[in-house]
Amino acid sequence: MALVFCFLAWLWATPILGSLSQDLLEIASNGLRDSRETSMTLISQIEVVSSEIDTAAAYVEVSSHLTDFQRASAACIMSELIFPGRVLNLTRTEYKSEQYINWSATCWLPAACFVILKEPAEVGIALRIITETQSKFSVRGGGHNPNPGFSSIEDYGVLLDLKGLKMLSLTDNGLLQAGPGNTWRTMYDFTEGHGRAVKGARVQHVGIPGYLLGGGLVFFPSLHGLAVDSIENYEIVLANSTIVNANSRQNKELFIALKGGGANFGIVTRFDILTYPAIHVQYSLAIYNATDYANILNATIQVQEQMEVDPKIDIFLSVTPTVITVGLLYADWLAQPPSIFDTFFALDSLIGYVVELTNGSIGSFEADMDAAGPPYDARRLPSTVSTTYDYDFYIQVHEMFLGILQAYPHLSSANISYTLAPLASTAVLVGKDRGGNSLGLDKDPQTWWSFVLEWADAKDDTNAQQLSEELLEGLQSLAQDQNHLLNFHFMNHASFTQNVLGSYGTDNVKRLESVAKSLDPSRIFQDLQNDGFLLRKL
Ligand SMILES: Cc1cc2nc3c(=O)[nH]c(=O)nc-3n(C[C@H](O)[C@H](O)[C@H](O)COP(=O)(O)OP(=O)(O)OC[C@H]3O[C@@H](n4cnc5c(N)ncnc54)[C@H](O)[C@@H]3O)c2cc1C
Ligand SMILES: *[C@@H]1O[C@H](CO)[C@@H](O)[C@H](O)[C@H]1NC(C)=O
Ligand SMILES: *[C@@H]1O[C@H](CO)[C@@H](O)[C@H](O)[C@H]1NC(C)=O
Ligand SMILES: *[C@@H]1O[C@H](CO)[C@@H](O)[C@H](O)[C@H]1NC(C)=O
Ligand SMILES: *[C@@H]1O[C@H](CO)[C@@H](O)[C@H](O)[C@H]1NC(C)=O
Ligand SMILES: *[C@@H]1O[C@H](CO)[C@@H](O)[C@H](O)[C@H]1NC(C)=O
Ligand SMILES: *[C@@H]1O[C@H](CO)[C@@H](O)[C@H](O)[C@H]1NC(C)=O
Ligand SMILES: CC(=O)N[C@H]1CO[C@H](CO)[C@@H](O)[C@@H]1O
Repeated sequence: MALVFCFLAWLWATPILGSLSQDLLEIASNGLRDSRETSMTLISQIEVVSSEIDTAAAYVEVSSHLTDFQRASAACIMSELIFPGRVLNLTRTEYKSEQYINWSATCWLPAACFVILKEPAEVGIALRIITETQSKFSVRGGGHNPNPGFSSIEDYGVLLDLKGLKMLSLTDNGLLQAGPGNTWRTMYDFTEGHGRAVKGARVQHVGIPGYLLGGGLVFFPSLHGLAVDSIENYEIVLANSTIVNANSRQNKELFIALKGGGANFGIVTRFDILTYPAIHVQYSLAIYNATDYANILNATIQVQEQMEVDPKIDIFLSVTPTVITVGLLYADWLAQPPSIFDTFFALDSLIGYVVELTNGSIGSFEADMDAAGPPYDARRLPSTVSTTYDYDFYIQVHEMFLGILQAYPHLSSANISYTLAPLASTAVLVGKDRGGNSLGLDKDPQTWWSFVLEWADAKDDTNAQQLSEELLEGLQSLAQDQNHLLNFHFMNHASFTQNVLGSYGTDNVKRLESVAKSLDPSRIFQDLQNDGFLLRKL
């Protein structure tokens, strides 16, 4: 009798959990490590709403023929129950500013809702809701990828916004642990504030997760490789909401796959990155008249040659039909800049300095550049090619660029430019020495080109797209004809039309596919994720 009574009392006291709320509770208890207080709040919140969650789940389960809109809406409703106040739909005043975060206005898409996440366990919970509802979704870090639908989504899906995962700390042995909600500005401030250097983006507003998942082009790649070559560990939420670490000892295949493999394997909730003793950087940023392109490109080639022997040199060019902006950098505070830069300082076509010769750091250079030209709103489209370097080839690329632009007078209000970023062979070798990555880079000294189109009006989208493709094809066929073309397409500069993963080579592609297959057998990141440089597009 007493036993039966006890059993009834227990039944009475315990909410009857269906499988979804039970799963969510488990994810919350397994995944919370940051703060006891947050974990208790999350767990008790799930307990409070468990019957509503399970009712919603049962509804989704019996209604097998829901539309994408209905599935997204169910995911938003469930998310709002668990993250009250952090699910922004059209009824909320904050909705518009969430929508307009991305760098390119082509990505200002009206998601069914934006879910603001703050903890790894919350990412696990959000993903479990996605799998339960089979809702389409996108993941947004810094929102700087300009391809529409990658870190943005239309109203048929949910946007998981990671900007609240801002953890940032430096361990005693110099490992920087950073959540995906950080931008490179906060990374430089924090790290340099501790007298250390971190290798990251060349523009401070860029988010860390998308940048790092794409490989990460840094200043001075010859010193420590690309940004991914400094990553020691990834904390990642897999498709089944399990949180794992991937490093050279645990989940090693996943570790290598994440070094350039993009958004195919899970949602990264923390990057552990090596830092270095402070890097003294001497830099300048100058503007030249583009009519002098022959001399400017000649001087560039000479600096590139010197980069093969001096890993402390770096240079980049940003080229428009009217002006060429040249960044010259040296990883030391010299009394005089290296003599190989003299040609640039002496060119008659020098119009003036955006940033005068300065002794500083990577962080101060980016702040100085930003002060000269803060970001503005535009519709944007990038594309990229990598080649070996050669003076005649450079000249022909520039002339091809001018020629094609002349054929598009109606896009005259657009800003059309290309950047030229050299990578010495040392940069690739350093990456290999550090355990390798998934990018499949050639060992040749090389140049990473990227075209960027900026325009204002959506009615020019088709023309801009066409122009972009013509420039890309123009450069590729010139490079092909003259034997300068390399296979690699850099994800961070690529257009959605480009086969980025395919450019890594068949062995790398096979490895990426096998990791994705074993960690995401139900293909959540391939089939429910809206878009991206995904294996499904190979
Ligand atoms: C002004 C500017 C300067 C740039 N400079 C550089 C540069 O110097 N070097 C360079 O390499 N690149 C550079 N880039 C390119 C940049 O690295 C990419 O646009 C990158 O995607 C931006 O990262 P993000 O987090 O802001 O991107 P987002 O747009 O938020 O995300 C990009 C992709 O990654 C996915 N993603 C985001 N977070 C996660 C996560 N935590 N887990 C799994 N998937 C995730 C998204 O779904 C999306 O597919 C620059 C871009 C801009 C606009
Ligand atoms: C929007 O979210 C609010 C909660 O913030 C909710 O009450 C409302 O039903 C949602 N509206 C739609 C259309 O989903
Ligand atoms: C560049 O030089 C040409 C003459 O060679 C001149 O017409 C033009 O105005 C100059 N452009 C700039 C931006 O100074
Ligand atoms: C490039 O510049 C060097 C001197 O700086 C000069 O000797 C050489 O002739 C130039 N090459 C071309 C093709 O203009
Ligand atoms: C940079 O530092 C070096 C070494 O202290 C010094 O000789 C040089 O004048 C400095 N250059 C500038 C531009 O401040
Ligand atoms: C072109 O660039 C300038 C800044 O250099 C900017 O003010 C303008 O808005 C840009 N135009 C477009 C269409 O993006
Ligand atoms: C989640 O997926 C990983 C990778 O496939 C697997 O190792 C793990 O056992 C799964 N966890 C659960 C709880 O199913
Ligand atoms: C809300 C928000 O951050 N919007 C930004 C979108 O991007 C443009 C251009 O970089 C910024 O000016 C906006 O502030």
